[in-house]
Amino acid sequence: MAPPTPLPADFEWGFATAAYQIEGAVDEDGRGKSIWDTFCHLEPTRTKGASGDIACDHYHRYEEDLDLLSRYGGKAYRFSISWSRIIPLGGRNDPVNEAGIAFYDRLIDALLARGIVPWATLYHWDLPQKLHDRYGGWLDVEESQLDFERFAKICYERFGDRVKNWITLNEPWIVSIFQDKGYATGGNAPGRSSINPQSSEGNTATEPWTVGKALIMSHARAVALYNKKFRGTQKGRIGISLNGDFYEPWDSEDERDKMAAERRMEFHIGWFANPICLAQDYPICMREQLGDRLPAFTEADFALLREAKMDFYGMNYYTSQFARHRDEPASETDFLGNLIELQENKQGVPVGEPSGVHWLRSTPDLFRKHLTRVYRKYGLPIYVTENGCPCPEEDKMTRTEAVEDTYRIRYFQDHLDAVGLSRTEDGSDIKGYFAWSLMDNLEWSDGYGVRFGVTFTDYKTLERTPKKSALLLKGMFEDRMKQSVSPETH
Ligand code: PSG
Repeated sequence: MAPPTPLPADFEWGFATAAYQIEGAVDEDGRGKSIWDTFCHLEPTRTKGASGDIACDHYHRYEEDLDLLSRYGGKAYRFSISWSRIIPLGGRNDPVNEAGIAFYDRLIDALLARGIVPWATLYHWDLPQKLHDRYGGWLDVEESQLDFERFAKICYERFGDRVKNWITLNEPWIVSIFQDKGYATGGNAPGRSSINPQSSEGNTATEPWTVGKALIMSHARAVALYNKKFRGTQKGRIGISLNGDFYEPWDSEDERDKMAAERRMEFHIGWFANPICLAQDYPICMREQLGDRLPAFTEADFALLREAKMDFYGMNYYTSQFARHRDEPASETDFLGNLIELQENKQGVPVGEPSGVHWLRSTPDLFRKHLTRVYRKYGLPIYVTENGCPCPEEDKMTRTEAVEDTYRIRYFQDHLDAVGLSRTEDGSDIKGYFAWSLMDNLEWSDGYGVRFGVTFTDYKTLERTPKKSALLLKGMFEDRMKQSVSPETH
């Protein structure tokens, strides 16, 4: 077997989680409701009956969880801050909840005491319900960006002495579209969609594009504020986490499929990365297909986007697919770029090995292509802020079976080698990696069945058990970092 591809000695690695997926304690210490509480409780059929009411009870067990993190050797921990714990009603004139601040103070101090570097995400999908009720949440581009900016300000003020790594938003594409099938498919909170029979509200033709602009401008405000008021004294870094797969043409000989693959990536990544990383307009192919339904940026918007220079591109990567063009004109509710997504190409070759969830196949070669494409297009240092998988059949396994997670171990090895190859062979500047996730947790609309953790969570007893991958990751990194060569010698 070939030796693993090296990583630099200062490569930052660790584990990631998100507040609603692990914390529980939804009524404690003055926390306000978020749109996910409402979605889970009002329409349990849309989340397989699951809610985050208890989740992993991390709110009470964070010390134990950070002990596991230490034991696994992680150098960094990416968590998210629940907006409605900090500002229960969410808005810029609403009161700050000191008990909510105190929880994240304890968490951050507990990380630092263990020598683990905190990485805080400001928004991982849990919009305060009150903002949705007041003005439609992200559907109001002007209001939502001012409220988000104030939430960000409180976090910088209260945590920025200790938190030096900030991620504004997690996966604005998912927030705008998915919210499986938000605002386009209605699969996630708040569940609005005009093409999902489970939803009676929403407009898939317009709402996702409005929400996208609200997220872009909210991000820009939070970064511009950091740059202007906090960077000088706090000396931290700030970025965003974008998801987005790599697409190959279904028929590699067909120009129309090649264009479809490129379009798919522009609709997925360029939608956000053009304005956010380059301070440019949306990709041309989006404007061509969507016309006026895509809200324009004003000169003032562009000025703000230029002020919002970030330090890194956070990449969440799980899988990839093939794209096949469509001959018919795009429908009003299409949000993919008028194409069909497939897991097999024209010759019937699968894109990768199936995992424990239908949408995810292991595609490390395309991960390398994706890393290299993103680095070349947007030119920022990359941190992989999420990468991971459930093992085949893991949802049906007992604890004893689930801890033998051979598929996940291979997945991590192959994806780390892709990071290494994109660095050494293609010259991409990739600085860190977070495995998703520290523990099994609420997998949103898939409920608790789909397990992405390196730690097994027993949802009856809340007992945690390390899976094999958790204990092997440290060695995987050490093997790669040990044999790293200094820049002069290669
Ligand atoms: C990302 C990509 C897809 C589905 C879900 C996500 N996809 O390609 O169909 S969500 C992302 C998220 C985290 C989830 C994790 C696993 O940031 O909270 O638990 O991935 O789905």
